[in-house]
Amino acid sequence: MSMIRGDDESTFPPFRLWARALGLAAALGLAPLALANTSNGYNLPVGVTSLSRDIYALHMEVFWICVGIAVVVFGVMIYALVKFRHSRGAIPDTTLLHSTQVEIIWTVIPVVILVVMAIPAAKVILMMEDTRNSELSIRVTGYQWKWQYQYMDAAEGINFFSTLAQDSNFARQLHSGIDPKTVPNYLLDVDKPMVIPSGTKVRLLLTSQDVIHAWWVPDFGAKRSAIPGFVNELWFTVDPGKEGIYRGQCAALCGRDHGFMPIVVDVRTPDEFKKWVLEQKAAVKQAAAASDPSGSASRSSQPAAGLSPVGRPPRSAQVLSKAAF
Ligand SMILES: [Cu+2]
Repeated sequence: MSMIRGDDESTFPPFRLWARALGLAAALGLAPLALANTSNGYNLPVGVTSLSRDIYALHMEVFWICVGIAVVVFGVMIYALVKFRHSRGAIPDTTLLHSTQVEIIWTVIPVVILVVMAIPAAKVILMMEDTRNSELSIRVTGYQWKWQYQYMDAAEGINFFSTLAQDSNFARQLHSGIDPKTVPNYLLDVDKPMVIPSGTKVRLLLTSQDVIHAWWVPDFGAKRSAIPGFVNELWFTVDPGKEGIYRGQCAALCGRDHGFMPIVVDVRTPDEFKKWVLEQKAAVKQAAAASDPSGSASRSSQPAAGLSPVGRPPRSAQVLSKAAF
């Protein structure tokens, strides 16, 4: 035999196939364990909220219906192509032309399939819109190119901007000389993440101060536009036990630095969240006292130390953003 097999076994096709299969299995099975993000890279993330699970279930239901349709349609087509091919002397059957019976069948069957898909889809959409009985509301305002989080309810008074983390910001500058691969969570990290409690129905009130942005965290099954002059609502409840860091991005092309306004949500247990709220409120109080020793300033209208006034992006962030070009 003249066939030469290389010394390296990885060049042997079956081995390569096995290696690929194992790689795929590892990606499907182990990736969700290694990352807070529950996406395996091949499908939607199942997510960590009841809503994200329902969206995933709906997605899979529709997917398998599509697979079934594809198998039946392509199966019949391939069977017909092979069985009734011209070379075997097949003669076209013209009796089905303008057959009312066939036209009714090919209209009714797709309508039934659409209704079967529409019922669960409508249920999930109605649930997504149901923001009643929320326990914590946060006003989210999009800016070119950062997010502002203003807490309400029990966390009233907490108000801060969330901007791209400094190491990512430095690395992204033209001729920075920094290899982005060396920056952890490059372009997916912020200076101050949104902090929320697990097991709590959180409602976001989304708006924008300039152009249309979109707040999107895949693991929450949450994505909605932030539009100037409108307030959109969004809700999610992160499952207890799923505390951790979850990342997202602005999902509406909002201008030059659209790719540089990530979203990070730090999910904590209700007790840890309460502790965080007390800390933040103490910082707000301290900042108010420092800026107005007479004590006449309104406590809730003052942002925490180091934060910018409500409604105005921090000047330093504007300068930094311009410096990129
Ligand atoms: Cu944006």
